[in-house]
Amino acid sequence: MESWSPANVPALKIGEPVPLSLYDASRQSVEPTEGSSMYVCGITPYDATHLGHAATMLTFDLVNRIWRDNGLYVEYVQNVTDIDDPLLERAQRDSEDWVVLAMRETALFREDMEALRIIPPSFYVGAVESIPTIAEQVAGLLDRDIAYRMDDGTGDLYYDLSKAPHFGYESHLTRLEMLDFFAERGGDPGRIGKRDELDPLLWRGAREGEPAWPGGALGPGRPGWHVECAVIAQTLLGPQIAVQGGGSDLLFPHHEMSAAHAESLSGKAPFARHYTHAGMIGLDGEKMSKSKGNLVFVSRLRADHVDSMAVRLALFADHYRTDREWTDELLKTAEQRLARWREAAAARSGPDGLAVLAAVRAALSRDLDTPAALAAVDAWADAALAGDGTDESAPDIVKNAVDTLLGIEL
Ligand code: 5CA
Ligand code: ZN
Repeated sequence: MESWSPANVPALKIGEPVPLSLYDASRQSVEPTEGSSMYVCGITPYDATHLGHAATMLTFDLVNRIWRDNGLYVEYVQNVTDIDDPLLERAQRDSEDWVVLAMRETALFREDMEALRIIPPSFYVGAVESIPTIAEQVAGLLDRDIAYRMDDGTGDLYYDLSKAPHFGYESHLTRLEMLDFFAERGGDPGRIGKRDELDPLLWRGAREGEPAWPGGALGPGRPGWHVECAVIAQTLLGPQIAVQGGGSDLLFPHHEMSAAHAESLSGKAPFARHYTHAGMIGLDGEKMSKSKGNLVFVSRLRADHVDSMAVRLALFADHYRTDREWTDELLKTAEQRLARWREAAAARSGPDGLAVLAAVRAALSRDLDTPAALAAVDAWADAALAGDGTDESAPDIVKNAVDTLLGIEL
């Protein structure tokens, strides 16, 4: 499906880029990234983009920017879960055509991404357009008895987790924790007839009143959620990728199951070298989520003429892995910081610009330490505005560094 318009990311061409290290959930440590292919789990388009989605997309936008700064060719794929239960439920609730709902919210997401200056993925892929490939891949698992069909006439197919030798390596959860998250996040541990309570759905047989597609050997139906991401990622990026990204709500079951599916399909492990998760953005003490309805939309802020660059700065004020709250105060502080940076970037001179560039690169390459990167620019801006420093090239260097590395246009 169509992606969004590219952001302008000028190459810096000065100083030394720093290779990126990132936290990997599977090794539970910060490790250097290997390669530059990335799959990020995108939206289920049944409501508008909120600041939680934006924070996750911004996190991986930084990964993209640092890799590019290092001269790497980035292959980036993001999906749209444009068919799944939550979408159908919302459409039904609002008496709307689910296709129209998905198209409208996806279009709004693209606009929001552009406004936030997020570099578009090389491939932006819908679940629906991927159904033939997914069905073919699931049929392969069925042939190998890694998938099995329920014998209750539904045509539903499940994945046999006992055939996944590395299962559990990504999330490191106990079975009890897995069962809790599985029930909470779209799984069906209580379904009678499964070989294991945790076995995830690969293919849902056609039901009266639900959309269905031809599945060849599988029969008509629609794909399960985890296999959607495994197949889209592998089709476009190959059997093994550098980074699998998303919010921390996807640590389990989504990324664990996707990894298991991908590894069964390709015979190669690990599926991703890094499993990296952005913390949850909350509002009023709870995770911002469509199902809870406690949302601040990016489009609402745009309509209120909030500068998107201040939204970026607000979400970068704390480290990406910390769960954090969106508050008016956070936005106000970011607006003040943005104004101060703009004023300093317009000054005639300031302290050493190359030192700021080096500090920002060093901070971001250390597991995206945005607070340290922001602090380095703050210190420079304070000094420049106090009239310290005689480096006349500094304002431009800092302006370009902030633009290219943090995506913030001053
Ligand atoms: N379509 C699936 C992924 S395949 C999905 O989780 N969709 S979503 O619309 O619920 O979320 C889109 C992306 O935003 C995911 O990476 C998710 O982990 C992330 N996300 C959702 N809510 C939040 C939040 N409150 N804070 C941070 N990230 C979030
Ligand atoms: Zn996904």
